Order: sequence, then structure tokens, then C-alpha cells
Amino acid sequence: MRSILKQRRAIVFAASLAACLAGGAHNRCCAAPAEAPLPPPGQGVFEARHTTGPITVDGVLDEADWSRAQPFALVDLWDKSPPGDRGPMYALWDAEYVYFACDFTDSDLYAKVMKHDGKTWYDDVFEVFLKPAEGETPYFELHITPGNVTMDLKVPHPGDHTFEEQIKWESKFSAAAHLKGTLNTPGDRDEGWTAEMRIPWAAFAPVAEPPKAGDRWLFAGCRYDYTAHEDGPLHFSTARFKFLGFHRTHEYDWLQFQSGKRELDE
Ligand SMILES: [Ca+2]
Ligand SMILES: [Ca+2]
Repeated sequence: MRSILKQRRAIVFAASLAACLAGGAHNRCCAAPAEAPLPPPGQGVFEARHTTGPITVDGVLDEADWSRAQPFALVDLWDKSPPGDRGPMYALWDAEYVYFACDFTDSDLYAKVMKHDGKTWYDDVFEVFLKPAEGETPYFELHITPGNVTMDLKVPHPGDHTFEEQIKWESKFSAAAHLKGTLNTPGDRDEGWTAEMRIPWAAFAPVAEPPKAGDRWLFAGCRYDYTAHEDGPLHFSTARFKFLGFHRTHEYDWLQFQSGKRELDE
């Protein structure tokens, strides 16, 4: 049953991939500033807007800045469901931190890993990948689950380090989830979950300095969604991966850090 489902998903994925690529990656994102060169094909541009006030990392997206943030759609990588239909994510930044949030619908909240730096991709999870530069350069991955468990790792050289080595990196990020439903209770129907992350720029030293307004880092927001009694998780991402693999960094999009002044003038 599992292999048949996977074959079906592979066929659907291959058929929909051509349509996705033909549609152009830039259509889903904001336009790059006129003076900036267009990104390479397959690399759109998402806006991280500057905060105007403090963000309380409690998993509740009731700060005004989240309502001003650009929603980033995550697409089902197998079935290419309509963008945004399972909930968006957001990004913000200021001089000290970069912030991410998700607002996911989920009928069955599932998380069993209860230890920081555990294998959280076996749970419902919100994942952020950040790569400050193109090419064979280090990148970073940070997770939060509905069980309020976090994982953070650094990949210094893609494919060259074990998971145990990668998770030695500690970003000292803060993250929290807020549930609209009951965790690990498959008999009922949940509404979903929200989460916030606050990552200090200092975590990325010495790989990268804190960005200036207008700078861009490569980025992907990803998600696993498990449902009890179903065959494997659904996989979602802001990136239109040619094949399923959240570490396909050459297919990430750009996250552009917008100036605070411009935002406040609007
Ligand atoms: Ca909050
Ligand atoms: Ca779930």
C-alpha cells in the first residue's frame, strides 16, 4: 500500500512540477526592487519586514507586526495543493533577531519527541532553513513542534557531517508553539497550531554578519504534517523543490530584509 501511494504521489508530483516551473517562481513572491538584479530562475524573493515593536515569543501571533508581515505560502510537495490552503508562515527582523512564525491548519496534532535536538521531523514540525550565501557554504536549520520541542543544527559542509555533529550548534533561539486542539489525541479533530521563533543574529557568527536593509539570504520554510492512521506525513515548503528534499539549497528562495524606514513611511 505504501509503495502504491508513493508511486501515485510521484506521478502527481512530476506532472504538477512542469506546471509549477512554467508558472515561474516569481509569481508567488513580491517583486524585487527595480534596482536589484533579478534572482536566478527558481529563486523568488520573500520579504522579511522590520519590526515596529517587541515580539513576545509565546506562539501567539497577536503582535501587530505579524499582521503587517508578508504571508509566505507553503505548498504540498506531492499534490501541489493550492498555495496557502493549509496555512502560511511569516518573517520579521530587527537589529538583534530574525523572527519566524507559522499559522497552520492541522486536523490531528502529533508530536512525540520531547527532547531538544531530537529527531523532530518524525513529528508535526515547522522548519526554517537559512543560508547566508550561495554556493558550497554553511547553512542552518531550526525546528519547533506542537510539543514545544526545538531542534537547531548547522551544516558546515553539505553532506560532510553527521547529524550528531550538526546538532552541536546551539543558536540560543527562543521558540514557542500554541495549540488550537489537543496533542496526540487522534480521536478528535484539531484546528491547528501557531508558533514563533526568535533567532539572534549572533548565532550565525562567524559565517555571517547581521544583514543590512536590502540584503538577501537564501531561505526555505518547510513542514511535516502527520495524521494518525495515514501513510506517512505530508511535506510542505515555500520552495518548489524539483525532488523531495529540504536540503536542496540550490532551490531555496531569497529572504530580503526590508528597511524599517520604508515600512514605517508606508
Ligand atoms: Ca507572540
Ligand atoms: Ca498533524
